Amino acid sequence: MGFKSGVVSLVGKPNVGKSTLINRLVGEKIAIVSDKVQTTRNRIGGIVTTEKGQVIFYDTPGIHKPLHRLGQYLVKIAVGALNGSDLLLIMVDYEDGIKASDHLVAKHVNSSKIPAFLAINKIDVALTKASLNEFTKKALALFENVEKHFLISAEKGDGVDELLEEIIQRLPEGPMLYPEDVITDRSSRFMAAEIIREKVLMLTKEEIPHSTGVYIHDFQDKETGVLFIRADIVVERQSQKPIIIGKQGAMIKKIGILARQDMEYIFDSKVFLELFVKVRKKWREKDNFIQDFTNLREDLE
Ligand SMILES: Nc1nc2c(ncn2[C@@H]2O[C@H](COP(=O)(O)OP(=O)(O)OP(=O)(O)O)[C@@H](O)[C@H]2O)c(=O)[nH]1
Ligand SMILES: [Mg+2]
Repeated sequence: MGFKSGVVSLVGKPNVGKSTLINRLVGEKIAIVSDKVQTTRNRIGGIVTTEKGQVIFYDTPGIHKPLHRLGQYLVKIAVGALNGSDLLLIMVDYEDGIKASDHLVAKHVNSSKIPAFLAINKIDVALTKASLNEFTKKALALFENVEKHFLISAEKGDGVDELLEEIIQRLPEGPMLYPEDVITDRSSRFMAAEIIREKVLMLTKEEIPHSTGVYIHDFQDKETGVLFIRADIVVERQSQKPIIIGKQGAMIKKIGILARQDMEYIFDSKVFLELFVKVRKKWREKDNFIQDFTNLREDLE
């Protein structure tokens, strides 16, 4: 057998664990994860290279019924990623059960006619084997093009090696498309914005996480060996600004410290991070703002 290569898009409703799985497959954190829905806003390539093959996995935003313009973009990106995939990896969430948005996912993947594998995630919370079997049956009934299904825990790693092995086997023979040390197709600038957003997602609640965008103004390697990053955290309403800033600046300071720590690890460099908070009314409804504050331009090209 020759070397295999191809594109595998990972699709599912929000919060099922798609980004968690991408990170585990790649072996490094390339996509941010949170316990809030609609964490991922872009198509993020994670590249896995083994002796047998190379897989370009695309993490995608969770497919859902959009409530605003940003939501429409997210679904468009996720559905758009289906085209051009050699294989789809559909993910469902055992813990959450089958919901209306899983039916929406099924509608899109069924009409794509692209062969698919199904990953049943979060089996670490399985109560009994019987309930897992019942869930598996229910999930399989939704999707028409599933060739194989896998019971996994993206978080704990159960079943993930086997899943990768089977995916590589299923891909066509082909050349290596990226050098073997490349693990993502996204820029460092993009990663920096995502890391900042992840800290906001982690430290805030209710509507704040969803109303936040990040815009990177400066991303420069100063000759001193320090990476200088200046970014805006953008919120939708004046009343949200003091929440991001916190009492005497405590919240923004915390976001900054945590983000800088992650950046120094990922970029392997000392980082100087400067954060500002801006208000852009209803930015999630406005095309230009959406593209700037979610780095969408690359996704829509
Ligand atoms: N118990 C358990 N939790 C998991 C597992 N995988 C992911 N999670 C949790 O599920 C939540 C959502 O994970 P994400 O990876 O951000 O989910 P996603 O599908 O990328 O979500 P969106 O980007 O919003 O579409 C996080 O709190 C994860 O820690 C798993 O195998 N078991
Ligand atoms: Mg995600």
